[in-house]
Amino acid sequence: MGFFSKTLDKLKTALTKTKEVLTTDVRTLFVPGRSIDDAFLDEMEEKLIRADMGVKRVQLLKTAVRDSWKAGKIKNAEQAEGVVREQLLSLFPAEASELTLASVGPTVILVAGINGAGKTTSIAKLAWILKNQMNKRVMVCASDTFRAAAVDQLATWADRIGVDIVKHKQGADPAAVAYDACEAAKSRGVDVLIVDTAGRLHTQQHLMAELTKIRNVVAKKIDGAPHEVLLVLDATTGQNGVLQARNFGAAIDVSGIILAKLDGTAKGGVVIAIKDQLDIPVKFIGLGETPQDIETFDGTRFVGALFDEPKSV
Ligand SMILES: Nc1nc2c(ncn2[C@@H]2O[C@H](COP(=O)(O)OP(=O)(O)OP(=O)(O)O)[C@@H](O)[C@H]2O)c(=O)[nH]1
Ligand SMILES: [Mg+2]
Repeated sequence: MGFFSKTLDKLKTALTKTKEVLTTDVRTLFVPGRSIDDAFLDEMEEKLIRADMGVKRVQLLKTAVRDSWKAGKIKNAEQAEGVVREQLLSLFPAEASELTLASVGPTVILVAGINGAGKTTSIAKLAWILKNQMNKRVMVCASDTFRAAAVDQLATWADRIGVDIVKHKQGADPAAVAYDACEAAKSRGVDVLIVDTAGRLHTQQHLMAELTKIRNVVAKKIDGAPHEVLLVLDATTGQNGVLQARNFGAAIDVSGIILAKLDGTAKGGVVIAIKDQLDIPVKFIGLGETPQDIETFDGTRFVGALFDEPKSV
C-alpha cells in the first residue's frame, strides 16, 4: 500500500471513530415514529444535559422544540431532532476551525493547558498532520523544561514523526528555548514551529507570567507570532473545561482549542458549551494516543456524530 492510501485509510478510521466514541444516549431518543409529549421533552432535556452541552443551551433547545410542537409545526421525534440539529449547526461557522498560518516566514503555534491535559501528545498529532497532510516543514520546541521527562517525551515524538526539535536541558528558561527555536526556525526555513509548554493552573500567577514571557519572546523574534495560541482541554473533565478555557483565555488570549481525549468520554457536548459560553473555536479534536488520532474540528460532522449511529464513511 502506498503512503497516500495508508494516510487516507487512517483518516477514514479517525472519522468513523468520532461517531463511535461520541456514544451519548441522545441517539436513543429520536426514534422514528415516537410522538412528542411532555415525557418526551423531559427525557430529551435529561439526555442532552448528560451529554454535557450546558444547561443553558439545553433549555434553549427544549423551548424551541416545545414551541414548534405547541404551534403544531412538528409532532414526532424525528422532527424534534431536526429542530435540535438545526439550532446546533447554526453555532458552527465553517471557517472558524481553520489554523491561522503566516503568509511569510514561520508560523508559531503556542500550546498551553493544565497538567496532563494532553498538550505534548496533541503537539505530536499537530506535527503529524501538518507534515503529512499539509506538506509543511515542522519544528517543535521543548519549552516544558519543568517536568523531568518532558523534553525526552517530545524528542521521542519528534524522532518518530521525523520533525526537527529545539531543546535545552531540564530546568532551563522556557523563554530562552523558545528564543533559540525561533532563530532555528527562521534559519532552517521551517513553515510551522510548535511550542510545548509545562502544565499549569491559571491560578499559578508566576507560571502564567512565564507563558506571557514566552509569548513576548516569540512575538519579538517573528512577525505576527504567535499566530495561534492553542489551549488543550481534556474532554473527560466536561464542564470544568469551560472554566479552564475562560481563565486561560483571560490570561493569554487563546485563539483556539484542541479538545483531547474525546475518545474516553460521552461528554462530547462540551464542545457546544464552550462555543456557547466562550466563543473560542475548537480547532482540533484528539481521539486516541497516537499521532494519527486527530481530526480537524468540523461542526457539521460533529453535530452529525452526536446523533447518528456509527457507520463507515
Ligand atoms: N485516550 C487518549 N489519551 C490521550 C489523548 N491525548 C493525550 N492522551 C494521553 O494523556 C496522557 C497525558 O498526555 P500528555 O500529552 O503527556 O499531556 P500534557 O498536557 O503534555 O502533560 P504535562 O506535560 O505533564 O502537563 C498521556 O498518557 C497521553 O497518551 C487522546 O486524545 N486520547
Ligand atoms: Mg507535556
